[in-house]
Amino acid sequence: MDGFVRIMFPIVAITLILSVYGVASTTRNYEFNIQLQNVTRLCHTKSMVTVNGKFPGPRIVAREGDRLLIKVTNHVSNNITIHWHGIRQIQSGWADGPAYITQCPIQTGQSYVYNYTVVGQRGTLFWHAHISWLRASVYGPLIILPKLHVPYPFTKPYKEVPIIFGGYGGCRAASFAEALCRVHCHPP
Ligand SMILES: *[C@@H]1O[C@H](CO)[C@@H](O)[C@H](O)[C@H]1NC(C)=O
Ligand SMILES: *[C@@H]1O[C@H](CO)[C@@H](O)[C@H](O)[C@H]1NC(C)=O
Ligand SMILES: *[C@@H]1O[C@H](CO)[C@@H](O)[C@H](O)[C@H]1NC(C)=O
Ligand SMILES: [Cu+2]
Repeated sequence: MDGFVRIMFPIVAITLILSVYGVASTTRNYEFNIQLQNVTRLCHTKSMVTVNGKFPGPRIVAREGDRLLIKVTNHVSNNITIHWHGIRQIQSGWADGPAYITQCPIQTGQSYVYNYTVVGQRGTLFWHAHISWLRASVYGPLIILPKLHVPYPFTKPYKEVPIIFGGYGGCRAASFAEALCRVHCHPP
């Protein structure tokens, strides 16, 4: 009995510490429906390819160590892929997103599950379409918080507001895409 207690106590204690401090990571599921949406900005309304009808697209929030499962379903006539800009894909290269580099594009009526774990990084990144000119208008924030009860490496801010810069350019979209490409130098 004494031996049992000696073995069990540390195990129970470690389990308690793990659950209280939330070290155990979780899986977060998102659904991205690629669909057309009439969007009005700057007094102009136009039909745009969006994620879930939102422009900019929905935000993804995860904690370091979490697994993300993002199911992307394509309801438009364009081919599409989504790239998670700045995420280090460790043994999950198939989730990186560049069309014709790590995957064939998701065709009309098809879906693809991006499946990856956020390892060793935190901060605010963004995701964007990674095919042709769609990258110019299909994008949104990707926020990675520290693990639960792990503080920020700076004073906790009073409030956090993601700000994302993007184009709403119509015929300028292609040149915007080229400019974006120059900034982060991905293959097409
Ligand atoms: C966008 O507006 C046009 C013209 O009013 C309409 O025909 C179309 O159905 C609308 N599209 C969506 C996705 O609401
Ligand atoms: C969409 O992707 C498929 C498979 O790669 C390809 O055969 C087709 O030409 C693409 N369509 C367009 C419009 O690029
Ligand atoms: C996600 O990837 C992990 C690791 O490869 C695998 O075990 C898991 O089954 C995958 N989940 C889905 C829903 O594809
Ligand atoms: Cu990028």
